[in-house]
Amino acid sequence: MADLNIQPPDTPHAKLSASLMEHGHVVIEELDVAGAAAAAAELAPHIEAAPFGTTEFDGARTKSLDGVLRHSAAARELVIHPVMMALCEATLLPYAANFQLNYSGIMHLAPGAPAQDLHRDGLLYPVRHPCPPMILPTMWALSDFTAQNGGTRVVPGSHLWEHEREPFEDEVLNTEMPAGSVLVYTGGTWHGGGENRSAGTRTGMALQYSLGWLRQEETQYLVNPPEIARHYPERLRRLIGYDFGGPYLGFVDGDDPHRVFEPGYSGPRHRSRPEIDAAFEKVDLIRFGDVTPAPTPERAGRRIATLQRAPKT
Ligand SMILES: O=C(O)CCC(=O)C(=O)O
Repeated sequence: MADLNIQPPDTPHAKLSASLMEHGHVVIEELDVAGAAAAAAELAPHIEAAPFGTTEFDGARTKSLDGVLRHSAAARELVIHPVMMALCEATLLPYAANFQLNYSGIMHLAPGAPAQDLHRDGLLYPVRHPCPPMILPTMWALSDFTAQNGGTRVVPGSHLWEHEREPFEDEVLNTEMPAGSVLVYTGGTWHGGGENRSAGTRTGMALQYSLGWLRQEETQYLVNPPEIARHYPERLRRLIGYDFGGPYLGFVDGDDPHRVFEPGYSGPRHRSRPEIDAAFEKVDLIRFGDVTPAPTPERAGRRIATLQRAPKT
């Protein structure tokens, strides 16, 4: 039986990303204990006021709170934690020139919360699995996660399974990790909230990232409009969508969307950034669908030049 793949916080980034892609998940133990405690304290009143779920999937004994960046400076720091940025670069940048925040939310299980149905987050998009990572979900433990209190259930290796295969119960592990640890998994990994059989609560903060050319699950720049986001660090503002998703992708008035934070700017406009252009050159072009390509005909003579990529500005 596979294990939970627990790694210490000082594990080299390359080892973490290799391990994540091999197992479909990795637990980084006590990565930021102080940051998680600060986020838990800042979010506590908002969790208290949040409603319980109204659907079977959301859970009648589970409180969900979306858009947590508005409420917690500590959560904003965890989103741009250097280890998370390194994992996003390693796993998402092969398939996109940029990555973005896809979702931020709290999943707070009260005693008696039943186990959530196992699922793949990547099924937001109509793509068959296995496929390259499109989403990189993370679950920060803001309280201790145990098998008893509903620590997230994961199915090791399931990111590589064929699309139709569903997990057997004995393939599922409960994530057990102390507060301040983080579970990182892929959009293809089967997982779900556990059953809370304890007398206490279990609080997790889901911070998910995705390829920059996908529609975000939670429209970050409406949840965090410019008058709020102007108080955030630039790295975070760009991550939530005030940036290009790739060359030409997401411009505003023909320019970098981040210019919204520079009122009065009257210099040249650019529909991309040099870093985005350079990253785009390295992206593996994805083939999806079942279309068989027509073979290139063997023939003499000069080839007609075809436009492969959008021209640079
Ligand atoms: O609460 C958890 O541990 C996981 C929640 C989850 O996967 C979801 O709500 O989609």
